[in-house]
Amino acid sequence: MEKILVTGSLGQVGSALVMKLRREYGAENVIASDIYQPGNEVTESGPFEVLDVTFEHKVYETAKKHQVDTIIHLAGMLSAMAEIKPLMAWHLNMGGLLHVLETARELGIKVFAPSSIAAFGPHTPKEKTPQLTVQRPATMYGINKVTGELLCDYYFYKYGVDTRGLRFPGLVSYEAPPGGGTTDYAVEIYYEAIWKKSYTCFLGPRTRLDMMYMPDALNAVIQLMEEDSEKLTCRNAYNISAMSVTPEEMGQEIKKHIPSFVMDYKIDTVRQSIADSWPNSLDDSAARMDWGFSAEFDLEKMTKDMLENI
Ligand code: AKB
Repeated sequence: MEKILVTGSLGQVGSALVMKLRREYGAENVIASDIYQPGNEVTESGPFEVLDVTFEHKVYETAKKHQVDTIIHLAGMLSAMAEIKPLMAWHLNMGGLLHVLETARELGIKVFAPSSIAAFGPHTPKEKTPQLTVQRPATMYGINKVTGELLCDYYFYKYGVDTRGLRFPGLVSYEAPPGGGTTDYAVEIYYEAIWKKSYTCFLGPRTRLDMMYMPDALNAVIQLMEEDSEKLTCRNAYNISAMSVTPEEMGQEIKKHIPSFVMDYKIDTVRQSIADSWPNSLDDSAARMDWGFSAEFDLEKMTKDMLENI
């Protein structure tokens, strides 16, 4: 990667990734973009473009103007919000991706498109979910993710566009909050533990899901994008995982640092049913084998780091 356009730069992944890319590739070589422009470190520390990915010509013009060789496409709507606004989710998630892929085809650009544990569904094997298995998700977001994976494969095989992707677990970070996701509890819990010494969780205590700390997710994106194309046997998209945890286990880990921390539960039935349709843990052996993926943070290490940095 030499010149990179990041869409959705102000989101949870985008804001952390843009800053890391600017440190590693040079600020002027990382063009951040999003649908609005507040004044913050992402908009101030390097080039920034206001970009609504639902307009194809805007994606094309921005990529051409900056002569980028890579688009990291993070703009999109997450699972819980997509259940509230399914048509808008389709429009943004599928329209945005298609515009990025068409731009990439025309200008010879490499693409990163994130998938998710949401690409799996109730008929998927729940434990150590294989790389290649039944998907059939039950949510609009999941349907968008599976369709996106297939579309990226299609552009690779039909047009030779160098598409790559990861199936992200729930991501935990302290830089920017997530919004509209089912795994958002795993970020909220740390903030409320510090601010209020208590947290009311919207998922049940034993809801087991894969999670990952942001530094591991960012390293995975860069490692995958820098790997030789011939080594990638899966492309869209690789399972990756760092830990498989429940809200109860996360709460117990926080309690080791904040003994007065208490937790209770008020289940949100929409988000609970989304979480129940997702795997408990993913098998990430293909990512380990093909490009050496390995996560550094487990629950213990992540909790310590989150509590120190918030
Ligand atoms: C969400 O909860 O929607 C996301 C995801 C797992 O893709 N964090």
